[in-house]
Amino acid sequence: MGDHQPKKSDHFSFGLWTIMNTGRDPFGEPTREPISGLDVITELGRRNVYAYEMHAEDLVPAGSTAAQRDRLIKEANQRMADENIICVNCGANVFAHPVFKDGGLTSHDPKVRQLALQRYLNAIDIGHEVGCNLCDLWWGRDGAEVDAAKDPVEAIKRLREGLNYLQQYIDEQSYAGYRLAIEPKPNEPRGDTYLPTGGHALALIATLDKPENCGVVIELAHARMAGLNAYHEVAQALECGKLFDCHFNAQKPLRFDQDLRFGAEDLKESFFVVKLVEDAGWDGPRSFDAHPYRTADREEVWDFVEGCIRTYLILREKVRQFNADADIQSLLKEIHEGAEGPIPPPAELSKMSFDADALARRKMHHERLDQLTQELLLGVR
Ligand code: GLO
Ligand code: MG
Repeated sequence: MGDHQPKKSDHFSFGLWTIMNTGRDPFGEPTREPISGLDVITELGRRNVYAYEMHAEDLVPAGSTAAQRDRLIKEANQRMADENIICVNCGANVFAHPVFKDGGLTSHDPKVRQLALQRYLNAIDIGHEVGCNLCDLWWGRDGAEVDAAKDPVEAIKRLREGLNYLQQYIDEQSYAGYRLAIEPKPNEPRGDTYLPTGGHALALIATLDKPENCGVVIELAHARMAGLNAYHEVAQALECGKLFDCHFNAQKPLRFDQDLRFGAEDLKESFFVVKLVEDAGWDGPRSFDAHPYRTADREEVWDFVEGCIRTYLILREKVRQFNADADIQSLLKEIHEGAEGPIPPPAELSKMSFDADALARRKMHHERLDQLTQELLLGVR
């Protein structure tokens, strides 16, 4: 068994907002002291975390003067160099201020849409200045409760317009390698959010002016909130080269956004997501986007950080064990036997005769395979 300590080469990352979270929820006041974005960068770097993500406002609060902005960015760059930590995503906070109460890019008010775009432009600039090359758009409030008030067809058009506008800016600025991503979520804080799942986001991306430059960030909890299999969500994005980042956390299905520590629920699904990205050699950041429990004090937040990382590393070890397990691999070999067979042309295929009853008798071994997987995860293999 390994020591389950992170290395920079593991590509772990945390959102600044996850550590800055003070335990506040819709029903209660904060339960722990605030911490600055700068201090989070330092603390994560010291713990061998490879990268961080942020909303530009986590580092540079909205309304900062140009001098304050420049000082904070300079200080962030200094701390990043000191602790050998990089920034892998800089999005924008287009959800906290009341001006965005009915969304940003999909607001009916052109001034609010412009303000939202300004926030995203600012995030792209700040991201560029800290050496990051991804702007993950989680719009938060671009959704609705009152369908009579907002036309979803119009909303989708506005989201497309917004993404095209930001892409044009990236091109004009010659921010080489800078990319955009959509982070879908089905609901919360809105009753319904536009583009609720990875599939919806991928469909919109295909209609952009420069679809090749926009991908998705799949968050496991968001897929589970929609009652989906998070493993399948991540797999589809990965298969089409659109998984630009992945947010690892945990969630009981069909509930409010619980943002639990990675692995705290849905262990088997978490295992298969780790297996997916590891087996594929995916080189994106393993980003944790979760919240410490409201019951955690400032110090225990670091237990949360360590917990996310340890669970990932333990699951990665289980993946290796799964791939090396003789019984599991021989079952898999039998299950996949002949799977790559060619499909004859339609003229030939339509005349072929099949013994469907014989085909139906093929053994699947699912009971045994699943039990072996279970036992491996439970630590008795
Ligand atoms: C909220 C989202 C949010 C995004 C972040 C990305 O549910 O997960 O935390 O990940 O805004 O920039
Ligand atoms: Mg997220």
